Amino acid sequence: MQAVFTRPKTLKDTPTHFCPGCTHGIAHRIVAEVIDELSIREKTIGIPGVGCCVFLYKYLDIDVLEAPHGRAPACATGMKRVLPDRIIFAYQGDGDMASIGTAEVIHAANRGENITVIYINNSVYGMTGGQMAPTTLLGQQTTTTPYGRNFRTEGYPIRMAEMLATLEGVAYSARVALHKPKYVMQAKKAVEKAFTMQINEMGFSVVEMLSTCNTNWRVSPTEAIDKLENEMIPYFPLGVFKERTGKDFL
Ligand SMILES: Cc1ncc(C[n+]2csc(CCOP(=O)(O)OP(=O)(O)O)c2C)c(N)n1
Ligand code: SF4
Repeated sequence: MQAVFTRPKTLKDTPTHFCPGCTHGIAHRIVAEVIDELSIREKTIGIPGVGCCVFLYKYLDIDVLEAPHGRAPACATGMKRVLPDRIIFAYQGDGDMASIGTAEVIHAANRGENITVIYINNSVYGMTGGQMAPTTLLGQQTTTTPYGRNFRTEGYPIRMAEMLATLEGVAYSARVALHKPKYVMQAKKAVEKAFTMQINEMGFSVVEMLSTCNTNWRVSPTEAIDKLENEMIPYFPLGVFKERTGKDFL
C-alpha cells in the first residue's frame, strides 16, 4: 500500500501542549515539512520567543536556542554571523515580536540580517491569559480591553508584514493563514520561499501567519476558524508584500 501521508522526520512524535483547535501546531508542521524537503535538518537552528511558541524544542528535531521576551531576532543575528552556513529562524508570537521585541525585529530586518522570522499573529497574548496585543482588532474584547479595543485609547492594530516590507534590508515579507487547507498550502510555499531566500543569502525574510487562539478568543475551534476568515483577514490581508528577485541590493 502506498503511504500518502506521513509524519515529517523533523516533527517529533510527542503529545502537544497546544489547546485543541489552535493552529500553532500547523505552523510547526509546515516548518518541519519544509526543513525535510530542503534537506536542511542537520544545519537548521530554531529560536523561539515567549508565549505558546516557547516549547519549539519539544516538537522539532533540530537545534533550538530559547530567546525569550522579543530577543529572538538579536540572538538569530549573532547565531547566523557566527555560523553563516546554518539556516536560522526565529519563531515568535505577536506579543513577543510585535510588542515586547519590536525594536529587535525592526533593526534586524533593516540590517538585512540573513535570517528568517516565522511570526504567529493570533491577535492576542495567548499563553498569559488573553491580554491585548498590538495586533488585537478594533472592538476585540480581551482581558485588558474588556469593552473592546478602542483606537482612541489603544491605537490601531499593527500590520507587521507590510511595515517590515518597507525596510531596505528585507528580501521577503508575506502574510499567510493557517485555518483552511488551501491557506495551509500557501503558507508552506511562503516558508519554503523564505528559507530559500536565506539559503541564497538574499537577506531578511519574514512570514506572518494568521493563527487562531480559540481559548482566549473564548470561542469554539470552528467559530475561531470563521473569526479568522471574517474578521482577521479583512484587516490583515494575505499576500506577498515584498519579494526580492535578484541581488539588486548590492
Ligand atoms: C518580563 C516578562 N514579561 C512578560 C511575561 C509574560 N509573557 C509570557 S508569554 C507572553 C506573551 C505571549 O504572547 P504572544 O507572543 O502573542 O504568544 P502566544 O502565546 O499568543 O502564542 C508574555 C507577555 C513574562 N513571562 N516575563
Ligand atoms: S492559548 Fe491560544 S495560542 Fe496558546 S495554545 Fe491555546 S489556543 Fe493556542
